[in-house]
Amino acid sequence: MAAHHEPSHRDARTAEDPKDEQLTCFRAAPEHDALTTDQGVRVDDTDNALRAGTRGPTLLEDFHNREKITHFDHERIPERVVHARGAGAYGYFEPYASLSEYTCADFLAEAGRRTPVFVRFSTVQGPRGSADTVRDVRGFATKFYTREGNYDLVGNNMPVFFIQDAVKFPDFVHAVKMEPQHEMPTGGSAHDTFWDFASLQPETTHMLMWLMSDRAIPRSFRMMQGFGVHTFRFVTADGRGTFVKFHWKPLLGVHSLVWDEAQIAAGRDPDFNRRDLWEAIEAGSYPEWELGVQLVPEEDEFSFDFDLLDATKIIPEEQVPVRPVGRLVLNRNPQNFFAETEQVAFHTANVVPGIDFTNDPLLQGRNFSYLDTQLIRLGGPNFSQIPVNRPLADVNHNHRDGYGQQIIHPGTNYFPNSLGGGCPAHAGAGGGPGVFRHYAERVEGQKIRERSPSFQDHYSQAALFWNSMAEWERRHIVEAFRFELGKVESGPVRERMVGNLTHVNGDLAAAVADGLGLPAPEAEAGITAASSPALSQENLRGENAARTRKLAVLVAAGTDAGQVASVRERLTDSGVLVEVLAAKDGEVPAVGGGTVKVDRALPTMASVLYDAVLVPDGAEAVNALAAEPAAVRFVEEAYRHGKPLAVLGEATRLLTAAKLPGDVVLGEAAAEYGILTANGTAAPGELADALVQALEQHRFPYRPGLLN
Ligand code: HDE
Repeated sequence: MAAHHEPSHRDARTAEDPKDEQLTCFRAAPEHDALTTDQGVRVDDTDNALRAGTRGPTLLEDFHNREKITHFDHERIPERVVHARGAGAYGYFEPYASLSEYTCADFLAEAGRRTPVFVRFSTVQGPRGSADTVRDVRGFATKFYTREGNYDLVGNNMPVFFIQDAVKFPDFVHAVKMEPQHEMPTGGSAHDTFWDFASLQPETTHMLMWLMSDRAIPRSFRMMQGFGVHTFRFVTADGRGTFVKFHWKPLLGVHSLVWDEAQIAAGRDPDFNRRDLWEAIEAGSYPEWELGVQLVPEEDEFSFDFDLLDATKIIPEEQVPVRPVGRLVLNRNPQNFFAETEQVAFHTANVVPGIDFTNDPLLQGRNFSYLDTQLIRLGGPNFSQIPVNRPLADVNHNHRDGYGQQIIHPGTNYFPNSLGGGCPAHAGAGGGPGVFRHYAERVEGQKIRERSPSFQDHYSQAALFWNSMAEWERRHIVEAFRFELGKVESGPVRERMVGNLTHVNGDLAAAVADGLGLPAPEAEAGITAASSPALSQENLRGENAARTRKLAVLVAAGTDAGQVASVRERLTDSGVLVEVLAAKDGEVPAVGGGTVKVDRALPTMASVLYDAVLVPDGAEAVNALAAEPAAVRFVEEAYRHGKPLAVLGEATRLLTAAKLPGDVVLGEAAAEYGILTANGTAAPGELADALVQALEQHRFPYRPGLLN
């Protein structure tokens, strides 16, 4: 049991991490193990309420019973109105070099200066208990506990958003969330109200392309990009501004599930992404991202064919390169989900000197919303005193009282004062290092409810995205549109949406229409042919991307133990996680003596929980597996989801038992499709290397007979 409470990687829990040290003061570590009441009074029995006679009524004077039940009755708080389901972890950020040429932000001022962070990943639509692998945007929110106060970069795994103005957010969220009459669907956007809204709101089109792409079903939080989305502003000590867009790039590359797999995983393991993050950190495989910035000098503000203030647009990387500035490492799991991951409160307006806003109307609205939402969610204005939210910087102000006040403030509570020695004192007009001063942007204009004409092109970048996709990525987008719109009951909504797609790409619109049984629409003329290779996952594979991937080895009595051992050793060296699966837990006897230890029983797992499958040689074992429906299905599913399959010697018979196309799996070109069929004489080393390479490729999207 102890292992559950004591994370195995205590090395990260050291005094070198000042946030961790701060949290230590809040961790409950009672001196004794005796049960007490809230008041510290020891309790004699917590299994039997106090009653009048063994068969009599329960007594009101049982204060322990009442306190226990009452506390339990109040355990829940409102879930986040969006991004309710999430998972978080602590870690650190460190810059590669000083960025002081562009910003006076202290945490970016020196190479290697470590700033503790807490990151929370999330889905948007579903409630707290929804499945991880739904088609949805993922949140990627980072709280930097800098020496000059907390900075929150509250981003997503997609670089644009559905709407341009925050005033539309309640409409958008009402439309995408479960429908009010029956609270369906749980997780995901495949329903009428979402597509009704989207089809009437052309500014959603670019984001819809991302949402229908594989980005919406990440293989792992560790394998997705993050984006600040808005254009922010860096500001130097002398008040010079530079526009900046933030990018997180995962070292393991950007990889996704396929839709059929995501749907199965939602049942087989609804905690798929959450578990993956937790286990990687527990195993010491700390996930890592590189922070990059796109910098645009103020004088270039109007040199783009879109508006920098429009959050439905990217700055193509080919136009403004992403400059790597530092790295983020997550190395510590929380100890209590509620206390830390549920109570963490992000806010776009938590900025530090050197980072400021722009007039992006979406950002401006967020700056209002996040503080407001915490007040209801966390029950009052003192949520920044909750341990996970506490800054490391000193806090000193005249804010007082309110629900849950934890601090005893002696002395005066107003400014100016003389009785308290004038404290706390503000920095005054001159500012100074470490003092936040708003960027002195010049503004003037009429009060007007109107958007700039520069916000009006809703299709060019949607087309840019489509043009940038590989053939298989386009196929997935078409299939996603067909699936989602296929779930829409309203004919006019379907038709209107297909109509919108004609402004993006004629082939796309025609293919979606075809899937819905609608006539092919007229394609719009003059759509851009521009593309941005940086947008395709084909170009975002990462380095050594086989690390932490999971390989299932299917065995039965009579398996080749030598093969299992040697492949396991080679793959483990490459960072692959190898698990041996058999019909039952325990051990299986190997051919020629000895045994192979089983890590998992087949009925508890599924191929969707692995990245690749290996079946070792051994006639008797292969016969047993071929007669085991769970094993046959395992191999078939892995094939249909495009995953690497290594079938050694006699094990090819399992492919036949799974009725896979023989000309593909046993043909000359099998290896090109990610099917490795080395016979017993091939060196296990070569096979292991080939498997690592196949894992690095992630999927074989041109394999015949895929379930996408
Ligand atoms: Fe959020 N968003 N959002 N959002 N958002 C919230 O704040 C909001 C937007 C994002 O792990 C809420 O604490 C408005 C864009 C993340 O705790 C709420 C608008 C982006 C998270 C809120 C947006 C995001 C939230 C709900 C339109 C990417 C989860 C609970 C202008 C750049 C943070 C909460 C976590 C959460 C408002 C749009 C990212 C209601 C009004 C664009 C990652 O305040």
